[in-house]
Amino acid sequence: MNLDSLSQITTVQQHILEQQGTHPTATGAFSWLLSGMTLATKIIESQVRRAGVLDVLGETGDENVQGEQVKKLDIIANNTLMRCLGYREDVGILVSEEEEEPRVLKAPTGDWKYVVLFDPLDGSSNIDVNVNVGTIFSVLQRRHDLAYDQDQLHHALQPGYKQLAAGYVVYGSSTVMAYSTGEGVHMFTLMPEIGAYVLSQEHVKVPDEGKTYSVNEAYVKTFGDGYQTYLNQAKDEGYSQRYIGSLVADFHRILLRGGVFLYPETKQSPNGKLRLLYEANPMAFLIEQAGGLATDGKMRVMDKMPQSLHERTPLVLGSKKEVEKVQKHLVD
Ligand code: FDP
Repeated sequence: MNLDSLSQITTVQQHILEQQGTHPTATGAFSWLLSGMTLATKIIESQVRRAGVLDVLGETGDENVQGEQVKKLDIIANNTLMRCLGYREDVGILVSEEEEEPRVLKAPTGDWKYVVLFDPLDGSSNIDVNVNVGTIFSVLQRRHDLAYDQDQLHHALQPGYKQLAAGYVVYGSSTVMAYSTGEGVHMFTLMPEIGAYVLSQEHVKVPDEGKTYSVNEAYVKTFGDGYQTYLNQAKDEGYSQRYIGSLVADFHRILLRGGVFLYPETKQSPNGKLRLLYEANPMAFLIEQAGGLATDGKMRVMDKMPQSLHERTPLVLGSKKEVEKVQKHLVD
């Protein structure tokens, strides 16, 4: 990119403001919220990039609410998001993978609007070996039918189809943000020299089919019969397998190249491993916005009514035709 083309760029901030202009009811509060997200992820990316030289690698010695080992970078990412979003006046509740309870920032009677849910550093078991990790987020509107004296947790327990926005940042060979406010999926690349996310692709569409499946095949013997039949057939048909083990990175590749991502019920994770509210729902929102599908094997992910904050779900998502193929085997 030369100097002249630099003056033609669209930053994520400009893009959000332009999108906002197409929604007569939207206010600056929403773009202010998303700017908290872009700021936080730039700070996180600077830590991830220097992970080998800063003292941020390794584990803290604690376990999180999921019983998983907490990495130092998990905590740094969580604190960064809490700080950058916590001061946005319209954000009332923050829900993080790293925290058992939601952080209720504003009084129930207050004039706040949004609940933000996030996985601060997804795929964190890959951090120490320099493999892609990411941040995932989902934005919900507060529930107006919830009485002030009811548990505020219920503001967060809404089905995925109610999301106002969702997105992720993948800290890969470059840092890329993808987001949607329900008007398609848009992608931005962080240009470190100017410190801004710059528009790289608007209205991203996932290919309708793609002969790649992404699954941890080590667990295949514990998958249901339908999944096993599908995977055997995929092999017979000459599919490739690609599995990074970071949802964000696996999702990013499928979004751009097509194919299907599967994390079914397994012996070790009988309800699936991925978390509904801050992993499956935002990814389902994005893939549907890109023309693909997301199911838990029985129903559309975004129609699931969550019962608890850290609930898990099986997840199958990707190209429309590939997800339909998997589904066919699951009902047969
Ligand atoms: P991680 O445990 O490293 O944080 O949700 C967590 C997640 O990674 C996803 O990013 C990834 O898709 C999945 O778990 C990998 O799980 P397996 O190691 O069981 O394949």
